[in-house]
Amino acid sequence: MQAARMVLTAISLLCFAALLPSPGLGKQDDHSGDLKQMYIKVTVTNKFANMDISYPTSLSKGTPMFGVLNHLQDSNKNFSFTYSINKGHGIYLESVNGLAGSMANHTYWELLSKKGDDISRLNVGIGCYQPGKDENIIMNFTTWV
Ligand code: B12
Ligand SMILES: *[C@@H]1O[C@H](CO)[C@@H](O)[C@H](O)[C@H]1NC(C)=O
Ligand SMILES: *[C@@H]1O[C@H](CO)[C@@H](O)[C@H](O)[C@H]1NC(C)=O
Ligand SMILES: *[C@@H]1O[C@H](CO)[C@@H](O)[C@H](O)[C@H]1NC(C)=O
Repeated sequence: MQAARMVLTAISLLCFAALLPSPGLGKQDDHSGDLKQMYIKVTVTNKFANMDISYPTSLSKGTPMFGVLNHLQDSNKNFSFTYSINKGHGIYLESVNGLAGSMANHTYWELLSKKGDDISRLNVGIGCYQPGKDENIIMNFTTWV
């Protein structure tokens, strides 16, 4: 119990630090609009297995990626994931739909964001990233060199 709470505290501190540089966070937040639902889409791609599945969903604004993925998994969709906690950087996405990245094979699930036609690579993990309205998060099974 105590240990779990300390891990969570460590993660939220990490996320706070990671999010600080983004504009707008310095201003007073009155929580107005927090109950608003937003549409987002999670896409799972794996070029090697010719897989490309999308999971559209609606969630309250401000839900981090970790919450989005738990929601998809719990809402009985054809989706599952596993993660591990890294003491330095928070939550690491280990596997999606039964397929795990591997140190030995140099594979991992890359996190990308697509807004309109622009695709960018996330610079934080699933614990810290908060997707915005109409965003498409792509989890791409890929290799590193
Ligand atoms: C190498 C590396 C990777 C490798 C790790 C495998 C390998 N080759 O060993 C790969 C390519 C898999 C990787 C992936 C990602 N990474 Co990386 N990675 C690094 C890097 C350059 C070095 C880590 C290292 O070896 N440290 C030394 C060892 C001894 O310490 P360690 O704690 O055991 O290292 C482990 C963790 O760092 C972990 N790890 C690596 N990246 C990430 C990211 C997250 C969010 C978590 C929780 C853990 C984690 O893998 C290491 C080996 O097990 C760091 C930069 C840095 N200066 O730390 C970035 C860094 C940790 N990664 C980062 C990011 C953002 C990612 C990705 C989210 C990128 C993406 N958009 O997909 C993904 C993770 C996605 C997921 N599945 O959750 C950020 C984290 C920032 C933050 N505050 O959250 C860093 C700090 C780079 C940066 N400045 O942007 N990464
Ligand atoms: C469920 O996911 C698997 C991949 O994990 C896919 O092959 C299958 O087509 C999916 N089924 C449905 C109904 O979407
Ligand atoms: C590494 O890749 C091989 C070939 O694709 C696969 O059979 C094996 O399960 C992978 N190992 C791990 C640990 O993922
Ligand atoms: C996803 O991974 C594949 C395989 O490594 C790569 O060719 C492709 O460019 C990646 N997709 C994106 C959007 O980066």
